Amino acid sequence: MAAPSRLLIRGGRVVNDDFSQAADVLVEDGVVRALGRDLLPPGAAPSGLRVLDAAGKLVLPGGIDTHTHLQFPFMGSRSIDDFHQGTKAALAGGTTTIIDFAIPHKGSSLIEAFETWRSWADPKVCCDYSLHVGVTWWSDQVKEEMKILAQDKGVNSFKMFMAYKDLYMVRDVELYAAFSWCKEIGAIAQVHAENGDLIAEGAKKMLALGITGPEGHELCRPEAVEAEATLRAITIASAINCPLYIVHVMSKSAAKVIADARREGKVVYGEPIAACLGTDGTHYWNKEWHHAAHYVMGPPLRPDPSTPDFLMNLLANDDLTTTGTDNCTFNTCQKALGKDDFTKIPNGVNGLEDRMSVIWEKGVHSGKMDENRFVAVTSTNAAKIFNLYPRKGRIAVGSDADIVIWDPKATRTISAKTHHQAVNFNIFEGMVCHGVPLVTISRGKVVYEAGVFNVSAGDGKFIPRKPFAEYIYKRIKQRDQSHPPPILQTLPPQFPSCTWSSVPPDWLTYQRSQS
Ligand code: URQ
Ligand code: ZN
Ligand code: ZN
Repeated sequence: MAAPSRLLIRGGRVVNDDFSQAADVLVEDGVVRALGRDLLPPGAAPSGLRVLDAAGKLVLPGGIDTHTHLQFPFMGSRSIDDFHQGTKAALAGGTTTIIDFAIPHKGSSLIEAFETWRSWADPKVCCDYSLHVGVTWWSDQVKEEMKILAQDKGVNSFKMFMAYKDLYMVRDVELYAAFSWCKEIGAIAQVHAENGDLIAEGAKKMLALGITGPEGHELCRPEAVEAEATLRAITIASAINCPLYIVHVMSKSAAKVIADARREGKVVYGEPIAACLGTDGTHYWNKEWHHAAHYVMGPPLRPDPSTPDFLMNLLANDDLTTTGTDNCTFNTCQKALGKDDFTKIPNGVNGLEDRMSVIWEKGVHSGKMDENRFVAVTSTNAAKIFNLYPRKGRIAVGSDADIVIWDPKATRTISAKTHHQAVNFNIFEGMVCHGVPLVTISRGKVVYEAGVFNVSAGDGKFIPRKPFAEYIYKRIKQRDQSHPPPILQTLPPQFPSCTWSSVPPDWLTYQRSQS
C-alpha cells in the first residue's frame, strides 16, 4: 500500500527555538503545510491522510548533527558506522540531518575529496546530509577550489586543523590566508583548535616515559593545549573580522576562551559534542584497556569530572551555541591498532544516536535549559549558522517536514547491546536518559516509529548550502563598514586600496620589518 502522502500530527505541543504552542501540524509532499489548533474536524478522516496522535508529547524540529565522520578512512582504518547504518541510527535518535566532513590529504584536491564523499554518501544515506570540507594545505589551487565549492557545490563551511602535525595541520600564516578567503567567499571558518606541535612533543615525552596506554593520550595534550589554540584562532579571525566556528569544544579552559570572546562581541561559535556533555576523561584510567581506548578522540575528553556540567551551563546560556557528536566510531579490534602505543589508537567516539537524549537528560531534565533552548542547540542554531534555516531547524509552514514526536517523560537506557550503531561499544553505556524519540519524520515520511524503521539506503538527500549566511554575514558586513578590522586600519601605505583578501600573507613580515 502506498504510504499516505499527507500526515496530520495531532494534539501535540510544537516546540521551536523561540516559542512553544499547542498545535496540530499538517504535512504534505514533504513540507509543513499548516500549523494550528484542531486542523481536522472531529470524526473527519480524509483519504490519503494519516493521523499521528501526539497528545501529551512534544513535536520538535528534527535534530541537526553538525559534526560526523561516517566511513571515514583515518589512522590506518575506516570508521565502522557508514552512511547507511550511521544515518539510520541518527533517525532512531531524533536526528534528521547530519553534516559530515570531506577531508583531502595534504596536496590533493578539495573538489575531488568532495566528489568522493558524495559518491560514498548519496547511495547510502537514510537522512538528509551536507558536507563541510577540510583545508589541509594552502595554495592558489586550494583558494580556487574553495571558491568553486562555495559558489557551485553547496559548501559554505571549511575546517582548518591546528593539530594532526604532518597529516592535516596548517600553520598560522595559512590560517590567516584561509580565514581571509573564507570571508571573501562568504563561508564560515571552522577550526580543530589544538596546538599540534605541543601534542607531538607531549606524545614523544609520554612514550619516552613508558606511558603507552590511553591515559597518555590525554596527558600529552592537556586543556591548555586546546585553550591556547582556541585563543590563537580567535585572535587571527577577529583581526580580520572573519566568522569563526570552533568544533568539538572539549574543555572548560577552551570554553571560557570562547565565552570571553563572545562577551567581547566577537563573531565566534563553540560546538561542544555529546561526548563531553555526557561523560568525561576519567575513563582513560579504566583498568580495561579496550574500555579506555574507546574514549580516545581528539581533543580528548577531560579528566576533570565537572567538565560536562560546566559545558552544559555554557550551552544553556548561549556562551556555547550548537551541538554535534564528532561521531567517528571504531570497533575494539580497530582500536587495538594502538594497543602498544596510544598515538596509534584510531581517534573517535560514538554519539550520533544518543546526542538528543543525552542533552535532554543532562540539559533539560536537570533544569539547566528549557525545551526551546534544547531545540536551539540541537537544531535551529546549526541551521542558521550553516544557512539551512528555515528549511531545516524549524517547524513552520514551508519548512521541510523533519519532525520528531518526543516523549519528555519516558526514559531509555543507553547500551551497545541495543543501539542501532555498528560500533560494538557505547561511551554512554548504562546511562538512563529522560527524553525519547517516539516517531521520526524525514521530509514528510515516517521513517522510524516505535523502534521500527521504514527507510531505505539513498532516501536521504544532499542539502547544498549557499554562502553568505544572513545570520552571520549581516553582522560581518556591517562591521566592515562601521569599523574595519584592526589589521586593515594599520595597512602600510603601499596597500592604499587593497581589499582585505589581496593583502599578501607576507604582509606580516612587512609589519615586523617596520616595527
Ligand atoms: O579531528 C576530527 O574531528 C576528526 C579527524 C575525527 N577524530 C577525532 O577524534 N575528533
Ligand atoms: Zn577535529
Ligand atoms: Zn571531527
